[in-house]
Amino acid sequence: MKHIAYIGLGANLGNPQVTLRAAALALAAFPGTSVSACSSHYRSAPIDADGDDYVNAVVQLETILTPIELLGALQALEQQFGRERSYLNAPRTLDLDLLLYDEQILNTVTLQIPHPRMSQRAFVILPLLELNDSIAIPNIGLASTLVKTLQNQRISKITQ
Ligand code: PH2
Ligand code: MG
Ligand code: MG
Repeated sequence: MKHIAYIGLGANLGNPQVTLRAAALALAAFPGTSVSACSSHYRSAPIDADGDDYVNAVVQLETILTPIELLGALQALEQQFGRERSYLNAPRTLDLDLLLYDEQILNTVTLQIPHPRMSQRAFVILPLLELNDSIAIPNIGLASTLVKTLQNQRISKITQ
């Protein structure tokens, strides 16, 4: 059975745009997984974090992996891209967050779906809406209704 998952990508160390493109290719190489859509890249001010501006994007996957298998594969990929976890929200070469998995809700110690902070982050909601403007976030509602609450966050689509 194929499932639809949305992954948030972020980076603010190294060359974030090159990293995000390489990461999308690497996601497509996960077992039983294809990348069915990729958002634009967005430049965004760090939220609850320090360092340079982030580049963020969202991709849609079709996958046979379970949420836990997907989380393991995402964390392994972060490691391959040289991710170091020195302190909470430290600048990172690559952050891969499992945002949504079908309409499932999951609350374990190691994995919460929907991603607990996604509805408060323009750098997740704007690229997500680019891929699916009628998407609903379980327990929250339509992502499109959140946009006006996020208007104070500095973010711009990268066009080139
Ligand atoms: N990720 C964080 C913390 N803050 N800010 C922006 N703009 N983009 C991010 O991806 C981001 C952040 C923790 O994962
Ligand atoms: Mg994150
Ligand atoms: Mg993360």
